[in-house]
Amino acid sequence: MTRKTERSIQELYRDDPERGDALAWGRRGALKGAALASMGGALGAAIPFAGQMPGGLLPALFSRPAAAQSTPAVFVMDGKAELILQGDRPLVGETPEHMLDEAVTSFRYFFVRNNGQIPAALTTDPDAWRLTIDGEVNTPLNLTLGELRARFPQVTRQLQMECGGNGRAFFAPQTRGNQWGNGAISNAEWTGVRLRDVLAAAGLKPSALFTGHFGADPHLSGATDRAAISRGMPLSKAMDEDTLIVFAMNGAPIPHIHGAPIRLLVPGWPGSLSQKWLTRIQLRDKPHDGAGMGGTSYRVPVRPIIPGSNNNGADFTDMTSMPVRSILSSHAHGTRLPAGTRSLDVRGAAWAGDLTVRAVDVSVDFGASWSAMQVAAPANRHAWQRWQGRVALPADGYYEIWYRATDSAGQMQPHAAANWNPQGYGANPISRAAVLIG
Ligand SMILES: Nc1nc2c(c(=O)[nH]1)N[C@H]1C(S)=C(S)[C@@H](COP(=O)(O)O)O[C@H]1N2
Ligand SMILES: [Mo]
Repeated sequence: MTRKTERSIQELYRDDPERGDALAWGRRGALKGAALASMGGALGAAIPFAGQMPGGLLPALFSRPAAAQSTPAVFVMDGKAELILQGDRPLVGETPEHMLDEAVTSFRYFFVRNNGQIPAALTTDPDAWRLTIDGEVNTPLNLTLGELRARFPQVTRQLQMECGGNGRAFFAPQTRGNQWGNGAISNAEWTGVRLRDVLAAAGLKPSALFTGHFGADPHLSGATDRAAISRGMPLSKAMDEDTLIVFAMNGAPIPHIHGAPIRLLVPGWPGSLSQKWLTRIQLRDKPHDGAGMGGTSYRVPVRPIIPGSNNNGADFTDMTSMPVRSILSSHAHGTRLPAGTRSLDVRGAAWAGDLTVRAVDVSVDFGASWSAMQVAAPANRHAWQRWQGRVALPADGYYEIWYRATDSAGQMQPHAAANWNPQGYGANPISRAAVLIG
């Protein structure tokens, strides 16, 4: 090979942040003089708070997840905005954070995550669809959709549904799987029946301690003896009043891509539990062993492991409640605003699995000072919370909006993605969005 491979600025920083600084900008010691000028040149603006900029920190404009940079592939589907195409086999689309600006997520901005093929849509009589409840129950059920609607009280709730791998792109070293930024989150209004009411009708045996979920989507390979995904949860979560079998989203039948005619909605826990195209729930005396259970799937280390190391997941535990996270929806990452702009009205959403969010703070000076935002109460338990506030900008130039939430137990988003694991779950570091004034 004669041609020297050019390393990207991201790679430089990944290997050795301090050296990345020096190589990229000629920085020696504090960022000043020529190094500061060259960084400003690359960013296209001076950096008013350069004095607070931590050494070895790649500017957010260059460091956000690959999907959010340059010209990502576009996810195209009738009725959906141009989402970020994370993959087309299986079909996966992420919603850019700034498109999550509605209190209730509409179909247009609802992310898509499939593990297998998309099943054919039901065209015949809706009552041809059956839901089976079996296993450790006294009376196995085989319900039509009509029976499901008629036999149990209906509830309507705003519920957050977040992929277990949301934030995966923030892990270093990179892990396998969709390189989600913060956009694998939704907060739609769902209508359905409580799973616990259906389980009560089946009559739980004392041995019913776990669920196993089954859907109609074929395995990616087309193999008929394999499930695309089939996860399960402990009975306590199945009995939560917000764990629903839903048949309507935002007041209309569930769109096919989101699991029509019925799906599970298990808010606050990994989205993979919210089985789409739901056909069967099995009650079990031991944890489910379906596709996506065990090993390192939806599991995180009990004690931290060496980032990048191999692990069979023996000392891992199943992910349960998702960690606290916030998004900024008022300004797209990389937004340019007119010269002279001296304040920003910022807003977004925050959520924390089964908990609530106590505070959202924003910094525009690289974390040297933080301003508390107003955080609204959730519409109901397990709904996300909207936040808003105003930040002042002293001069034109390059800014990073840093935003972080703190949950009701006092846990704050960490400064860097923690508890690295091979499949990249639970990364919820403080986020940074670049904004250029002038
Ligand atoms: N049947 C079925 N259900 C499924 C999946 C799937 O591939 N098949 N993916 C799961 C995962 S990993 C997530 S994050 C959510 C995504 O739901 P959405 O596509 O409606 O956004 O569905 C879950 N339910
Ligand atoms: Mo997921």
